[in-house]
Amino acid sequence: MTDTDAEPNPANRRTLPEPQLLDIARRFLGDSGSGLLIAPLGDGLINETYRVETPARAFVLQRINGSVFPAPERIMHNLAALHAASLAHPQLGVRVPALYHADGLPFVRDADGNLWRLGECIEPSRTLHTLAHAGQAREVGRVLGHFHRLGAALDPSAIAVTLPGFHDTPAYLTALDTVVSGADPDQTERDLLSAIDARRSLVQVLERAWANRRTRTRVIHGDPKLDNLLFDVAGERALCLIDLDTVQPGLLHHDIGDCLRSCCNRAGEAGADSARFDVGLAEALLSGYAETSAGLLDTEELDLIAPAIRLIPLELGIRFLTDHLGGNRYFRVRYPGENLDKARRQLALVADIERQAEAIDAAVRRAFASAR
Ligand code: GN1
Ligand code: MG
Repeated sequence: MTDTDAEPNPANRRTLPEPQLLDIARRFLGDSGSGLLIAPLGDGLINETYRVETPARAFVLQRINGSVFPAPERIMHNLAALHAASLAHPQLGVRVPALYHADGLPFVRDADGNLWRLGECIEPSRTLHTLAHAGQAREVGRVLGHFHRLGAALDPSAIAVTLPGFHDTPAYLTALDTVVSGADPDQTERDLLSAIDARRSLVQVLERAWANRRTRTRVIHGDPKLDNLLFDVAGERALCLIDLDTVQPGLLHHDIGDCLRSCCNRAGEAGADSARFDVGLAEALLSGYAETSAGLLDTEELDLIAPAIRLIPLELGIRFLTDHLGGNRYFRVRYPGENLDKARRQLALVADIERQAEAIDAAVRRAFASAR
């Protein structure tokens, strides 16, 4: 059963009326802020995001969820470092949206202390709900590879940790165990808990590899799901990754696993269809990644890609189920059972990935054939 008495996730509601949102936007835009239009933007589960338009151009206004990000100023520090690196390495072609300042600062605090920022809106562009063909998947991989190359040009210690414990799969499992001990799960929830139980040994795979120095910490995006990739209007060329709040030190495998679990799931993250992992899309995505990341991963790290492809949807399934059992306090939900449905979907994806394990191993090998 879910804990319905819990505090709702503040991201579940729109926090300010329109006139106040417009006031915040005007503090960034000054005189150029007349005739503003504002509308909600995207399907983000954590922050609150709006598109703001002047007659001349568009911007992205965002409230950073302070109950998720303990020190939002660190995000601004990382974005500035990343933006500077993108200018210093133009050959990588990584676009980092510019941030606007208000009174000399790259953010505005509202009366409740919440932090708002205004960024460049990269246009013309669009997002895709699903990938239609391998060419698009290859494009996604290319953009992720370039992003990781840019990250490699930065010293991980110069990039602040914005979200402690993010992608710490063992810690997510411990959080689930804790919430389960105080819950009375029904049959559907118990089935998902059993599916997770059967995979406990997988949960440590990246932490163990890291401890044994088979991989190392680098600067990652943290959340390279399909929603966070901008394409050109034709939907053929991937332009850049957006939603850079989770850029912080991590493992490249977190990003690779997350990108594949999102882009190669034919059914998408929400909705009624059952999950299906498309190995052809995965191979195309990884080929694009191999091309532009050009040797970032050594042989031992390449061997961790297949485990990461299984791990990250398991991790997200654990996170959705934990939030469901804990009263939906973290992820924005549109209806009470949404986190449960999403957990079921991610765990079905893990099972489908396992069914195709051999084909996935072969696809990874082919994609990185020239890198070995
Ligand atoms: C959250 O906020 P959004 O929608 O970009 C989450 C990711 C999940 C994703 C699943 C900070 O991202 O880790 O993979 O939902 N971000 C955070 O859609 O927890
Ligand atoms: Mg995000």
